[in-house]
Amino acid sequence: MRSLVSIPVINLAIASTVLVVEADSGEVNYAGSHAPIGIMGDHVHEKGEVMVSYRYMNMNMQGSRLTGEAISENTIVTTIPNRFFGAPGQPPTLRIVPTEMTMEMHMFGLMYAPSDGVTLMAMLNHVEKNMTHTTYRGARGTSILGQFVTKTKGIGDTPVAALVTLANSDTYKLHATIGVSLPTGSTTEEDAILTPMGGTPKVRLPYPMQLGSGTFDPIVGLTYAGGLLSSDTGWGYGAQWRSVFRIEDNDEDYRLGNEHDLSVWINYNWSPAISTSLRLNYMDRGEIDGIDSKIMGPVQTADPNNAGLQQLGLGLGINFAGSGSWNGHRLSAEYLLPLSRKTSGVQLETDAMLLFGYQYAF
Ligand SMILES: [Cu+2]
Repeated sequence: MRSLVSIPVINLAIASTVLVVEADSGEVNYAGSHAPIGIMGDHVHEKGEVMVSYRYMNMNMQGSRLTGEAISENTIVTTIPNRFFGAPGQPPTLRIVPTEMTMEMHMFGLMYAPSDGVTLMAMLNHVEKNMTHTTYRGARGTSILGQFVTKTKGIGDTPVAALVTLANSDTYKLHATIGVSLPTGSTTEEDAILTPMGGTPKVRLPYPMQLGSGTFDPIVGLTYAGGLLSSDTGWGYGAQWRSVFRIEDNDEDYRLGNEHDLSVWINYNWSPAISTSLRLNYMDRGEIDGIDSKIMGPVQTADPNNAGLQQLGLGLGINFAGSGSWNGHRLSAEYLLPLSRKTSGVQLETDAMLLFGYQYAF
């Protein structure tokens, strides 16, 4: 059941950043001509142009949240019911608490425009996840047995899309995104855990530690950009909506929730070479539908009802555009921090995201 309680939180200790370098030769190259680097598929290319890009993303999560409020580890292990209670060896409440998670992603992008009206793009992702846990001793009480870390890494899902120009005037640009996320990421990752009874079995890891959705997921979106279209200094602005739909169950008998993402941004070009940006992002991630029978345990991440999230975030970005022999190269960064969020059930909370990127077009 989804809670309607929400408490806005400003956590200055957390941060998120995105840095990207990008190059677009053959056209005017100035820093503010693109959206903040955390936005994917924000621009189209002219016929025959190719662009390669690399992005690095680092995300940190720490501490847990029940719907809108922070919840302590001791409260989790003494009051939150274990949905698997009744199965052999399963205690009545949760007994393992994730305390911290880091996710790193290396994203290699390719764009190619077969015509002025259509730009094709694909992104290959390498994902690495680490989750630290505290295990409490036995079936009840607040005595700590120990800590353990689970790790997964590998190729994530691969989005491929067509960006179709709908309008390209002197004052604004608009394009649609139509694509699909290919299920190249694993949904069967395993690692050793520490159980409340002291065992260290290797088990299938809970949903947030898996690398992909396991399904072909349609992607649709719209991107609007205005201002900065005919000058290289001053203000620009834009907006993007992007949704990923989960329309089938994967081989493990579940589907991840649909994701809807809306960003609005403004940027200011201090010179043709440097721009800064401010972005507001709203993200809605739905519940997991179904359950993987191999994922079971007295831990919040093993319950598919603890996956929904609505989050409002603020992004601070900076972009550099090369000139002369560096024309066409861009370097950007963005730091994203949550302003408010609402989780379904108990989940780790996002502290910050940092993104770096390099792009080169020819
Ligand atoms: Cu591009």
